[in-house]
Amino acid sequence: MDIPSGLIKKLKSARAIVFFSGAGISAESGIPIFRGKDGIWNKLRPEELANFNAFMRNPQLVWKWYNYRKSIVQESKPNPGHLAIVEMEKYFEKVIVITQNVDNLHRRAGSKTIYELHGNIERNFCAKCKKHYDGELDFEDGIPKCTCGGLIRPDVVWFGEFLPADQFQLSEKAARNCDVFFIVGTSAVVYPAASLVQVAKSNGAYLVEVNIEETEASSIVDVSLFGESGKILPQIVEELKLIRA
Ligand code: BV8
Ligand code: ZN
Repeated sequence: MDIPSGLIKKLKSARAIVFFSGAGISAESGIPIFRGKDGIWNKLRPEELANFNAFMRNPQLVWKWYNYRKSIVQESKPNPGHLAIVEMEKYFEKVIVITQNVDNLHRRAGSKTIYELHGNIERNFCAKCKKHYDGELDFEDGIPKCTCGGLIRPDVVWFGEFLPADQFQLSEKAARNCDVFFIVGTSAVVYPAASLVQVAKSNGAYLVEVNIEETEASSIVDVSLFGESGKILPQIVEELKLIRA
């Protein structure tokens, strides 16, 4: 696909760029997305799994789901889309990643500034005393227990739960102060994360969507690049190399 000249022009003079990413950027790493035709939530409903009441009602089921997802994450590795974002750090004063993903792939790819809005599947904490348990957990009857007797849960943000305040505030600040705001691989339906698109728009940033199909954000972006992020983002890096050469 050709990268539109308007985008190249914007990138030429850009100082700070933000990548707002969702599950789609990790699809080419073999991690299933949530919604859409092959979304994992078509079969399993999020309300039954990604919320605190579901966890307290049936912790074994929720842990089964997260252990399944953790095994996929552990098998996966960053793809050319994640790596292209890292490479862009060479061409701009500031490159910030704001991710809704919990798969840790941006960090494993080497991105320096990452704000995790929905937590991280590789971290856990006790639902009762909040003690952190990262790394391997001991499961007894399908659930890990804290020394205080409380249930250990994944350190991810469930529906109805607040996002980590520091991560969200830093993300809002980044969206307010960037020249180009990329929206990569997200259906942009989950709030308050998706509200960052509007924050970037009102700051006057140039909005670029990278997705295989139209989304809720498509109507307000400046340009939509339709295709796989693992192909499109490296292409943008190639264009940058030509400009900077
Ligand atoms: C909150 C957990 C304040 C971690 C997730 C009505 C009823 C009930 C609630 C609400 C409501 N309206 C708004 C809400 C609030 C709710 C919400 O937004 N619901 C939506 C769904 C309507 N939000 C919340 O509850 C948030 N908290 O509001 O707190 C509060 C507090 C107390 C009381 C009230 C309110 C918490 C939101 C976080 C929920 N946790 N996951 C986990 O297990 O992962 S959400 C889940 O969706 C993931 O975190 C994921 O990151 C997120 C967003 O999904 P996407 O990343 O966009 O993925 P998706 O599959 O949707 O799309 C993938 C895209 O990629 C597609 O567009 C596809 O085309 C594209 N793609 C595919 N392949 C490629 C590609 N693109 C490029 N290249 C490819 N190769
Ligand atoms: Zn505890």
